[in-house]
Amino acid sequence: MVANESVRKFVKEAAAMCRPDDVVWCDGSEEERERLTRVAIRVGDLIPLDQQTLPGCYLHRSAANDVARTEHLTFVCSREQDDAGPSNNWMAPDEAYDRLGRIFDGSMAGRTLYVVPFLMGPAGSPFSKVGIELTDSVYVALSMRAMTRMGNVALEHLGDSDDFTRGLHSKADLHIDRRFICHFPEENTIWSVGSGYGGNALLAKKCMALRLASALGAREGWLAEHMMIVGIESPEGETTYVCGALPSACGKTNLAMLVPPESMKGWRVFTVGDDIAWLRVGDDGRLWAVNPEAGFFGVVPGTNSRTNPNAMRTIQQNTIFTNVGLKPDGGVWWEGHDDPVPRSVTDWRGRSWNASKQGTVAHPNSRFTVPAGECPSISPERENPNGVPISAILFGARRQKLVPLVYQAFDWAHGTFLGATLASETTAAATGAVGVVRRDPMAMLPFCGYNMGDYWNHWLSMGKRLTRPPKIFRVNWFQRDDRGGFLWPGFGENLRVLRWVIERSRDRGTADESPIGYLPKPSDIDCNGADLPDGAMSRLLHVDRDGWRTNLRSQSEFFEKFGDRLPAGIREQHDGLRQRLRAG
Ligand code: OXD
Ligand code: MN
Repeated sequence: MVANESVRKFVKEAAAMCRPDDVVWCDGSEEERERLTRVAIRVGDLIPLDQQTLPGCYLHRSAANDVARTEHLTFVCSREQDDAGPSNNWMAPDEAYDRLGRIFDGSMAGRTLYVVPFLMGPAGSPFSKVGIELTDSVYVALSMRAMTRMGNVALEHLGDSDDFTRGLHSKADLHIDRRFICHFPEENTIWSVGSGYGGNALLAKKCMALRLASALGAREGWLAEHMMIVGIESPEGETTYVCGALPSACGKTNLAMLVPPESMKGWRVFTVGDDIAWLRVGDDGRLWAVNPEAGFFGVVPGTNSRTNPNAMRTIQQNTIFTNVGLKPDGGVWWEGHDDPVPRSVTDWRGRSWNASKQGTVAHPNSRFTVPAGECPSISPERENPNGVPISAILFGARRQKLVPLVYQAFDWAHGTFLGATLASETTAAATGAVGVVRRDPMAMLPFCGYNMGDYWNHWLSMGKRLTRPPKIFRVNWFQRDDRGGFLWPGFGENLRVLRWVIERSRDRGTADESPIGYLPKPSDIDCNGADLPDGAMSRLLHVDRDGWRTNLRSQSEFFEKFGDRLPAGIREQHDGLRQRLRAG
C-alpha cells in the first residue's frame, strides 16, 4: 500500500465514484507487465503476434469510432473562459465535473481500476513532474508503462508531496455522445471519459505533458512544446541539439530518428525525443530541453526501411501495434510497408481484407507504442537530468505551395512570429477533414492549455531571458510540383537542410536577406549525391511575394480572434512583414 496520503485520498474518492470491482496499484515491475499482458489477452485488449519474429509484440484493435483525437470533445476548463482563449473549447469547471461525474458514476462496475503513477522527465531531474492516472483500461496501463517512467520510480520522486497531476480515465461505454476530455489547469487535473485512443486516454501525453504543462510553464517560466529533440554529430565530432515542432503526422518521428544519407559520411543523429519537449532557460542563458516521455507513440502507415529505418528496427520487439493489419502468420502489415500487400490479411477492424478489399488494411492513424530504449539511435543524453542545450528550433508544417524549404528568422521575436503563423494541411491524427489548410501556431493549436495570446507573450518573454537564444527556422519538406509530386525527397535527405541550420545556428554559413527571413542560396544546401533535378533547389527556395501578400490577410484574420490578448510584439512582427513585402 502506498504511503502518500494525498494519493490514497485521490484513489479512494475516484473509486467511490466509479465503483470498480477491484483496485490494482501498478509498481512498474517486469512481473506486473507479464501479469497485465495476460489479463489484456484474456479480455481481448491484446492479440499476441508471432513471438518468434516479434518478441513482446501485440496487436490492439480499438472500437471503430475511437481511432483519433477528438478535438471537438476536448475542453480546457479554466475558471474564466478568456483564460482558455478562442482556440480552445471551454466548459466551466463545475459544469464539467457535474457532466462527466454522471458518466464516471458506476462506470467501472465489473472492471478493475488501475492506479498508474508516472514520472515525466528523468528521475532526479528538477524538470520532472509526477502524475497519477486512474484507468479502467489494461491497454492504457500497459501503454503508459511504455510511454512513461511508470510505477515506484514516480512515487519515490513524489515522496509525501501532494504536487501531482490527478488524471482520471474511464472508457465508460465508448459512446461518442459520452466522450469528453477535460482539463482543469488550475487544479492540475484531467478527466477523460468515453475513449481508449492514446491521445485521449494516455493522460501523460497530450493532456498532461502539453495542455496542463503549457499552462503550468506559463506560471513557472518555462515552455511545454510539441517538439522532437535530436542531437546531430558532425564528422568532426561536434554535436548540435535541435528541436522541432511539426503538427501531428507530419514526420516528427521520422525526423527524430533520421538516418543520414549514404553520401553524408561521418554524420550521426541521436534521438532525444520525438513528440514533446520541456524547455527552460539555463543559468548560462541558453535554452535547455528534456523529453518528458519515455516511449514513442508513432504513426505506422508509411513507416518502412526507406522512410524510417530506425523506427522499423525499434518496433521489432516490445511493441503494441494499434489498428494495423494482421497476417495469418502472426505478422503485421500496413500501407507503405516494405513488403507488398500480403495474399491474405485481416484489416484493422478484424475483417478479412482480401475478400472485401474495402478501405485500408491499417487505419491511417494506426500507431505503434514502444519504449524509447528499443530505438537504435536513442541518445545517451535522454536521461540527463539537466537536459540538452538547444542551438536551433525548427517550425515545420505541410504546405504544398508558398513556404520555402527552409529559412531563418531574423531573431527570437521574429522566430516567435514564424511559429505563431504556422499553418498546415490537416492529417488523420485528429477526426475531421484531411488536407485542409488550418492555422496551427507552434503546432500547438490542439495542445495549448491556455489563451494562445498569452502563450505568444510567454514565448516573447522567454526570449528576453535568453542571453544565448537558439536560432529559429521555418522548414517545409512538403512542396509539390504542378503534377502533384514532391519537390524535395525528404526523410534522411532532410539532414542536408539541417546542415545549413547547424551552420547558421553556430554563426557560420551564408544566407540572403529576404522579406520573410534569411534564405540559403541554392548552393548553400549541399546536394552532393542527392537525386534532385536541375533547378529544383531554386524552386524550393523561391519566395512568392504575391502569395505572401495574400497570406498576410489570412494571418490578420486569425490574429484578430485574440483581441487584446494578442501581444503588441506579434502585431509589430506582422506589420514588419507587410512593410518588407511592400518594399520588396
Ligand atoms: C500524437 C499527435 O499522437 O500529435 O503525437 O496526435
Ligand atoms: Mn504529437
